[in-house]
Amino acid sequence: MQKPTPGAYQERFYQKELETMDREALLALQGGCLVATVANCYANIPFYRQAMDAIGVLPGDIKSIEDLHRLPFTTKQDMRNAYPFDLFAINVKHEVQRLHASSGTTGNATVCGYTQNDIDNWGDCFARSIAQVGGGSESILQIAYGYGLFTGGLGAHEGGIRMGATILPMSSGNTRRQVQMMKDFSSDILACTPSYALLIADTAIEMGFDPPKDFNLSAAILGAEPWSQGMRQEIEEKLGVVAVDIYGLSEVMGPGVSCECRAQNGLHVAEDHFVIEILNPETLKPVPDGELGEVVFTTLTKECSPLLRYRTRDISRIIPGECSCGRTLRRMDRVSGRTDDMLIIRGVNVFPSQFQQAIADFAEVTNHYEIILTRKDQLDMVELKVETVPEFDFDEIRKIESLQQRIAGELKSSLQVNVRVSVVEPKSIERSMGKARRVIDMRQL
Ligand code: DLL
Repeated sequence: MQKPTPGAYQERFYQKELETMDREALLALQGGCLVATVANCYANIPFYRQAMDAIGVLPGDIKSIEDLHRLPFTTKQDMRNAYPFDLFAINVKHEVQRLHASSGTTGNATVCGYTQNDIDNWGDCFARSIAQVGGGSESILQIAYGYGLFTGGLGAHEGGIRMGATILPMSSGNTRRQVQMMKDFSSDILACTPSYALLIADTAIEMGFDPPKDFNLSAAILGAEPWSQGMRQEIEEKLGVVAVDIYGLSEVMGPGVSCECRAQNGLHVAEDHFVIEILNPETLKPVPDGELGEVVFTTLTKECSPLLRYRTRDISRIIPGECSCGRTLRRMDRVSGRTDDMLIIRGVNVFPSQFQQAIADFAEVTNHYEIILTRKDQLDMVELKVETVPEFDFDEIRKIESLQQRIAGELKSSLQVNVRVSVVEPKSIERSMGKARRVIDMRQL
């Protein structure tokens, strides 16, 4: 499918004045909102009052965005300790419209509340993404993110409402029905995780469709998990769409904290709602634009669950320079890992996404893989299971062994880790309808 080149289509904006604001005006807007947020946190959330008192900073000390660095950090553990409502600035019984929570697999869940204004702002952030892929009130938005406490489904839903689009609230699952309705209802924008987009594409093909020809889809708004350029290309080709990345986290809001435009070169941060900092995770000092570090957000407009300097543990960087789309909101790079994702294998630090990068050039294998960690005689053992393309011939043992050796060789030279590689037949790795689970760590079992 031929991708539109910048300029070949009419760039659409949802809130053009805010999205193309000049930098000074934006910094002034951020400063005013920061002062109000800090006052709200200090007056209404004992955790922040204590944290600020402990470092001797009073709300009156925060006068502009320049003073941001004086504020205390918030961590995921702080949010867990505050379970369920201790970080709320307002009484849950009166003005809180909705609650969301992230999974609490390793401790208490983190819970966030939203007033009606919070929800409207969230919808506006997601609606920008719809406009960024060329959508508008005429769009039919098929939402295949899960609905529920997870913010994906309802976040996209609010975006559709604010845009005035037609919403098809499928949630995740029921994939064949999902495909059939996509065809029958002429959905033109799909919103789901990238892993689920691939499963939808493969299911459609299995059902005998040729999505680029048979479907009306033009774009996919995908996020909630890291995905490689190779995966993007596969989704774009199979579905015949422009696939853009959307980022967010439930603690900060949900999807729409930042999103890519069609230039597909970084995600514009909704800087009128959030201040982004990229810090060295060890020293907690800012790194220069262009350098990788931990992403830290301060919310500027949230009423119920404001956050000061929330350490996301996600790794990204600011992309310097201007974007061809005309937006002045700064761009963060795609998130390829988290500081707590890092695997330490026999003392070597590696991120799961590096495995994906290392196999990207092997035409015989696909983007479906799993990393399995075990421990034998006190030593870490790593296995990479990766599915081949359907044409790969499993009858020839020599071919299988040679492919496994070549991939293991590449992993050794690029990651300095010895990996046992097993190529497996198509569809032998479980598919995900939400966030894919790439790493199975059995070392502690
Ligand atoms: O995943 C919110 C979301 C829903 C974002 C739908 C985009 C689309 P949580 O479940 O709280 O919220 O998980 C947040 O997921 O800290 C990142 O590590 C990861 N993540 C989210 N979006 C992306 C992305 C939602 N586009 C955590 N690329 C975040 C890479 C992402 N990782």
